[in-house]
Formats: sequence, structure tokens, C-alpha cells
Amino acid sequence: MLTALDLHRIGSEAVSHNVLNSGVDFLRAALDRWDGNASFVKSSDTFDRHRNLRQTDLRKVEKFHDQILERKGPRSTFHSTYERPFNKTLARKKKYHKKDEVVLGELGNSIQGQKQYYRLCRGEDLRVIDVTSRLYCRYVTNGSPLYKIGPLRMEVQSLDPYVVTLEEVVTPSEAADLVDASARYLMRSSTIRANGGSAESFMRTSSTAWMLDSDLPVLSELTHRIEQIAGVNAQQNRGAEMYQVVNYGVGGHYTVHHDYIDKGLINNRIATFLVYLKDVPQGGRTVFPWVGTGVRPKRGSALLWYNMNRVGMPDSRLQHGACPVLLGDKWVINKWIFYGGQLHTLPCGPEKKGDTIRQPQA
Ligand SMILES: O=C(O)CCC(=O)C(=O)O
Repeated sequence: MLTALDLHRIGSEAVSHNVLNSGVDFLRAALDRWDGNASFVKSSDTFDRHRNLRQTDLRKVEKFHDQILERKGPRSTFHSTYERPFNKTLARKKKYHKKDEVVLGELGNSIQGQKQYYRLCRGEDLRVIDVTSRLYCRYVTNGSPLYKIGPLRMEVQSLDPYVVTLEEVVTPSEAADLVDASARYLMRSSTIRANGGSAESFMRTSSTAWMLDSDLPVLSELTHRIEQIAGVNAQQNRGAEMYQVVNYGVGGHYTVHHDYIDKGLINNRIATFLVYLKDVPQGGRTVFPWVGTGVRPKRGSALLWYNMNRVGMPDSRLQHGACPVLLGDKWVINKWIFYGGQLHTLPCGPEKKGDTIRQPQA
């Protein structure tokens, strides 16, 4: 069990990183534990002196929390506070009683996106019943002999933009093999910068291993399955990128971002096929702030969405993020499908503005 001192240290550390909401919580818990231990303390003078110091610390931090909240709002990349101040007079201000607005179906500003990301990470669903009531599950073969006898269970998570989950795309033993084989190649993940380079960032705290289709039989098999299910060319180099395995520890996350990249049309990522290689006991959802929903990692299941439409226009509604892992760890494998790889296989046709390339069929 954590002692009062442990709790106090964690609280102080949180405060020093501007995580003021949790900082206050831990400092308060330290004080409560201190009081709980009062009967074991021999010298009441020393006890009172320490207690008063801790109480003063807590008050100071609460005051600091309120000042930051007033000046900067509840969250940025660099700080977090509660939505309302501790001070009762401040808490009466109108701005602390506004109903949280939700922006869906279009790209809002990044602060709104972050707010919605946090709400989805807490397990909320931001959509209205009119939208959710049209969703459905069905078995799909996509006309492929591979799935004729054992069709895949597909659940539509969003119709527009189109996002689906597919169950049991890899078996538990294949998932375990993929985790084992990639573990030794893991390196700290990076993100792509505006200048085309890449760098480590607090926005993405995970480790990554790049794997070739030829590295393991299960990888070339998975490519074949992706092609059959999604009806795309997923062959490495021409049709898709190498596989990227990602491992998140406790607290590991990836804030809101999009998968399409600014390096021309041909090698841009028209679709993302992401497979969960493990269950995550708590946290770690993949969430779509502008769609208003998220998916809980389930071993063997895949998530498929289209980052661009058929004419190559990016769809910014497909921004997404990986929520912090709260318990256990998280393993996923990404296959990003290239726009250029589909040019010779997709029929041209009259397209509606939002048309995706191909959707799995029953
Ligand atoms: O881990 C996830 O749930 C999402 C991963 C992701 O967005 C990415 O690797 O680009």
C-alpha cells in the first residue's frame, strides 16, 4: 500500500508536470492517509507541524490549479486541470456552467478535438440515436473463396465516414507469434513532421517495429486476407507500406492525428487496416473524435477505415487517436494501403463526393 509520503511525492511530481487535477487528488489522498495514521504517531507536535505543511501545500496547489484554469482553460498539450475551479466564488462564473458542445461530421478546431478525444477515451459515445440506430453487423465474404465457408463478422462503426470492425482476422496463436517476432525489433515510435522528417514526441508514446511481408508466413497470409476482405491491393511497396507493429505500455497513447501524409498522391494512405494483437484490460481504445465513437481493442479483430476518398481527397473526419493504456499493454499491427496501388484495379466510375474505394460485401 502507498504511504502518505508516497502519495505526496506522486502528487508533487504531477504538479511539477502541470498535471494539476491528479496532483490535487494525490496531495489530498496523502493528507487523508496522514490523518488515518494519526493514532500511530507518538509526538503530536511533529504530527501537527507536518500536517499543517501538507495542508498548506494542498491549498497552494488548489489556488495554482484555479489560476491556470482561469488563464489557459482546462487542457492543453502541456497542462491539465479540472473543468471547474476549487474556489467556490470562481466556480459560480457562467463560463464554468456551459454545456459541453460536440462537433461531429466535420473537422473542428484542435482543442475541441482533444476534448472529444478525452471524452471518448473515458468510454462516452458522442453520437445521437439517429446515427447509431442505422448501424448494423453482418457476415461478409466479399466474394472471396477464402471466407466462403467461414465468413467474417463485420460491425459497421460509422456509415459516413465509413469505419468497420472485422472479427477474428488473425487467430490467437498468430497474434502471439506476431507479438513474439516483433518484440526484439521495437524502437521508440516517432511521428511525421511537416517538413517530411520524423521525430519522437510526447504526442505518441509507444514503440514501433517495421516488418516485411516476407519476415513471417503469417504476415504474407495477413496481406492476402486484407486484400480479400477489403478488395484492395495490399502488396508491399506498390500497394501498401511495410507492416508497422506498435506496442504501448501503461500510459502509452497517440493523440489525435490523421494517417494520410503530405507526400503526394501515389504513396498516400488511402486506407488503414489495423489489427489488435491483444486484449487491453483497461484503456487503449482507438477513438475518432469527429465521428464520436471509439473501439475497444479485442485480440484478433481489425479496424478498417478510409483516409481518402476515391478521387484522392483526404477525409479529415477520420482523424483518430489511441487512448492511454490504463492497465496491461497494447499491441496493434498497421497496414497502410497506398492510393497509387489501387489505380489499376479500381474501376473508374461516376463517383459521389464521399465515395470510399471499396467496402467489404456480404
Ligand atoms: O493504436 C491505435 O489504436 C491507433 C494507432 C494509430 O493511430 C497509428 O499508429 O497511426
